[in-house]
Amino acid sequence: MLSRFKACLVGAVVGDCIGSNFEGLLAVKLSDVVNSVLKLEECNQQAQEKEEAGPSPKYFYTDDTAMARSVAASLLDKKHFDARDMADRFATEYFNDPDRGYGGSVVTVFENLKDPDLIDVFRPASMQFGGRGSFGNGGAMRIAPAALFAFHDNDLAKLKVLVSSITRITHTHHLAINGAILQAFAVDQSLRQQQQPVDADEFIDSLISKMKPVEEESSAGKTPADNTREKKDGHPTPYCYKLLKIKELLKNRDLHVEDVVNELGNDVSAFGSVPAAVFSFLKAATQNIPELNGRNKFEQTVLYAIGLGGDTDTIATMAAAIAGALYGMEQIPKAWQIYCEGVEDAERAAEELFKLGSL
Ligand code: R7I
Ligand code: MG
Ligand code: MG
Ligand code: MG
Repeated sequence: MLSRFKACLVGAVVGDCIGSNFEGLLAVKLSDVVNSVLKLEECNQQAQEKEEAGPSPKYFYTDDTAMARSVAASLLDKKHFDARDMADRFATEYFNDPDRGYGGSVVTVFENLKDPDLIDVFRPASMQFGGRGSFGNGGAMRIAPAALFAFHDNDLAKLKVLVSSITRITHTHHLAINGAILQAFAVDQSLRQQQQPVDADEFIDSLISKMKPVEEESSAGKTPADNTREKKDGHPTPYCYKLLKIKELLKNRDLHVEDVVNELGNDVSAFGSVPAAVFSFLKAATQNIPELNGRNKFEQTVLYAIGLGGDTDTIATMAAAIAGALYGMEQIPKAWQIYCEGVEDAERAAEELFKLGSL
């Protein structure tokens, strides 16, 4: 289990670092993604032949990892959720190192969090987008450490409250919160997965049974406009609807990337990216991807997720966290670990989170 904890956070880091090379591209060729990691692997090969010490990282992490590090650090330091401490860490991290590719609107939240007279740390986020809150994927992208922190409690209601609280510091839209909850539930479920290969239908059915009450409950907090729009679209439980879509897509033997993007999305919204991450995990877990022959399941997850294009760093970081939680460190190539920034810190944080649970 320690190896699975580590691979969850290390996986998230390498997914972000490798994925960030393709962020925002509408169409990504899988062969280009493979070439980007071949570069790292060849570099490592050469370094070994010359018996040189590992050089400095080549691929750098973005806001996804920067914020996940703050989530882990705050939980480890306080040993419970402390809203003020976590908000301070998010804002301080941003102002120390602002060029990590943060979302366009979330920086306003950081600016408002710096106000020394601020009483309610959740208020700046709640004022975003005319009071509806951001539906970006910034909550989901950073949530993996929360799933590890709560793992030993084995209490989904507790995990849900923790994830919702962490997300609401920057994102208060119900789709952002529920997207983060889905991502955390997927990581949790993957950590608890006993047998391989994964049964995709079972994995999805289990997620639906957990998400349905969450989505039904949150509809009580929606504005009338939200309710009208969602009723019109016919999705009162939108994430459950997309989870069902994932099942269908996995049964299509002639599936193209465009079909996946059309049905699930690949953008910076939580609703347009968390389902794509879950899909990428299950696609690699249950099927042979011919273009990725010779690659293990973890590698296939990351490379396939990036191949979806769009918000590649974030979809890859989320897919990789789920995959790492199942496969463990054995499946994360050494070259990826050496040449992606932040791997050692992630490994250390995962180990500390693991130890917290055995106290
Ligand atoms: O969600 P957030 O932290 O951004 C995360 C993304 C990831 O891909 C990172 O890798 C990084 O690149 O950014 O930041 P936000 O600024 O809250 O949301 C991201 C974007 O989603 C916003 O800049 C908007 O373009 C869009 N967005 C919305 N647009 C219209 N109406 C989010 N909420 C809304 C909305 O309510
Ligand atoms: Mg990013
Ligand atoms: Mg970005
Ligand atoms: Mg991104």
